[in-house]
Amino acid sequence: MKGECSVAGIPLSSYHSIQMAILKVPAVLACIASLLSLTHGKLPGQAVKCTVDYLNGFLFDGISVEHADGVTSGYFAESGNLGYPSAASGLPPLCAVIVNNVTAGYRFGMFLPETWNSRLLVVGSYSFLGGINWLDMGPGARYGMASLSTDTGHNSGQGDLTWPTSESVKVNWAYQAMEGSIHLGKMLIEAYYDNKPIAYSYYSGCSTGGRQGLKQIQRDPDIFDGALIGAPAWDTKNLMPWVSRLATLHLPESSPRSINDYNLYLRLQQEVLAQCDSLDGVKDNIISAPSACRDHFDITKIRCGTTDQAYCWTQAQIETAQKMYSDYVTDDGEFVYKGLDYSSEAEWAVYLLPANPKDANNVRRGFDAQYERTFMGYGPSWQITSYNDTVVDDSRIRDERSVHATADHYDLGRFRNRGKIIMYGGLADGYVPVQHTTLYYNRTVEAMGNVDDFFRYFQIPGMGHCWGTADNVKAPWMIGSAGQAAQRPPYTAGFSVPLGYNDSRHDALLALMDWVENGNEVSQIVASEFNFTDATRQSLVLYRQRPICMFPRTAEWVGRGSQDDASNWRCT
Ligand SMILES: *[C@@H]1O[C@H](CO)[C@@H](O)[C@H](O)[C@H]1NC(C)=O
Ligand SMILES: *[C@@H]1O[C@H](CO)[C@@H](O)[C@H](O)[C@H]1NC(C)=O
Ligand SMILES: *[C@@H]1O[C@H](CO)[C@@H](O)[C@H](O)[C@H]1NC(C)=O
Ligand SMILES: *[C@@H]1O[C@H](CO)[C@@H](O)[C@H](O)[C@H]1NC(C)=O
Ligand SMILES: *[C@@H]1O[C@H](CO)[C@@H](O)[C@H](O)[C@H]1NC(C)=O
Ligand SMILES: [Ca+2]
Repeated sequence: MKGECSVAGIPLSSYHSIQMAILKVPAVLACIASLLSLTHGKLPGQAVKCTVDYLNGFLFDGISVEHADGVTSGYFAESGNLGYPSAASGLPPLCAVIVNNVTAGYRFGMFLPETWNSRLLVVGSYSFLGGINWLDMGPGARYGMASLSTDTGHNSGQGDLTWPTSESVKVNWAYQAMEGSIHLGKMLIEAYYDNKPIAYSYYSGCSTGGRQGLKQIQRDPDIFDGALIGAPAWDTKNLMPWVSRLATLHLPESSPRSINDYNLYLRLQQEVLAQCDSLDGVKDNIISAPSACRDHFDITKIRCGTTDQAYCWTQAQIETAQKMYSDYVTDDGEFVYKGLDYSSEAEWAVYLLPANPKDANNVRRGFDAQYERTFMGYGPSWQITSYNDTVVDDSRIRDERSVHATADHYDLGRFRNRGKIIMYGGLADGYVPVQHTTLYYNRTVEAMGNVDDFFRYFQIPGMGHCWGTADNVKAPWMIGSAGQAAQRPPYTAGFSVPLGYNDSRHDALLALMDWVENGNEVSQIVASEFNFTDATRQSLVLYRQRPICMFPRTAEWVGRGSQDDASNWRCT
């Protein structure tokens, strides 16, 4: 039947959304393509295809292509993007596209490189930020992949949690925008590249991005062939009350138990380093065994009166810190969330100090009163001082009933036979306690038995949340995972691991691809740390490298040779 494509004998024009039919029946795609080639006479070239009109030709009810532009300058930025204002640069020639699912209220961006290697990289978001994450999509295009990111259905900047004003906007952030963007994006990508199928689909995300990746695999085990999951904020319904409860430990502001000076965190971090560095067998400014530190550390050594007075800790502050290191268990004995780990102290400011004292959306310790106010619907007058354990029950009920942001399915089902996961976490993470990442891994093992065949977990000693390391630690941390390339020069043009370490030994995404596509199992990834060679932090030299080992193995120095050289370490 010329001019009409059908599914199971029903013409597409009678489906409400033909996208659903297309996704289910590949033959329909071929049929539509043949109609298009009839329309156009021949398949058009890149310059013709990278236009709003051409791409709109593939689309359906409630969808509009907002932007399609050939990028040859290597540079792309989207004005008005509050969550991810940074440009991506160093890009190969590509088509930058923005698609809007107007009906559902979310948008997504794609980089479609001129020279495409038939792979897709979906990148995740951070925190509650709204916007298309162009910066993290940039490296994807450098790898030769089509890359995609969703704005999660809203536009918002750091610390802003005022946007969850309706159920649908919450569900978009929880999973719907990501899921819908991937399904539609996959279809558009194949259409754009003349129906060449996507050979492999990958995911890379950290923090909220880690949660999004796990959530998507749990909802749809066929969606990715490989996922690189960093420090996942997977347990939303328990994580957010944990953050609020953390704030309450420091209230009222004037109380002697309040720890409100960055120098106090640094003093504690230095003391932890002094007492615990050697417990892992090597004195290298890196705490590789925080669990040994937990058993050994004596915090009273920095108590005022027993030590020099600069940034000494009062007994009341010491008790606050001890609660922060401990698991959050309610008064009724209900486990809520793992505690912060020893060596995470340099990042404690994130929940305890305002990022910007003048920012009304980032009130000191108010970050998560906003979660209760908006996400949980307690309303604008709810105050953090009203926090009690019942918020936990409530948070669980509301998430399970409607929003479903939490990614807490531990049986990953069919994904085991299809895809691979590399998950990682920094042992010095002060945002999402690394033990809670370990907990996800452990529960998966409990649910599925040994998962080494498809799911491997790597702990990175000395790394904070997703990237970075304290100046007095300088642990090897770069593994080419989400957001990392942008932390070191050339910043917005960052890609993989600098100085030529863009190979599957040093880059976790390339390692994952090698595992998925060639069956080369990933047992270790060599992490790198660099020194800046100039005051403006534009140039690098390699400082040290070390293998990061598949959990529960750890790296052990062989006892000779430079400790800065990865070849003198092995995983045991
Ligand atoms: C728009 O988004 C909604 C929710 O994700 C989805 O059901 C619908 O299929 C999307 N439309 C298209 C054409 O992708
Ligand atoms: C605990 O907090 C909830 C929500 O703010 C409030 O409704 C309840 O009265 C509080 N319970 C106690 C015992 O303070
Ligand atoms: C995870 O399992 C390991 C090995 O069984 C155990 O040592 C560790 O304490 C567990 N951690 C958590 C957070 O469950
Ligand atoms: C690594 O980077 C070099 C230089 O940019 C490039 O030629 C090479 O193809 C890259 N390798 C991979 C695996 O991306
Ligand atoms: C890098 O910095 C560390 C200390 O921060 C220093 O010990 C090391 O020698 C430096 N290495 C290079 C190659 O500059
Ligand atoms: Ca050490």
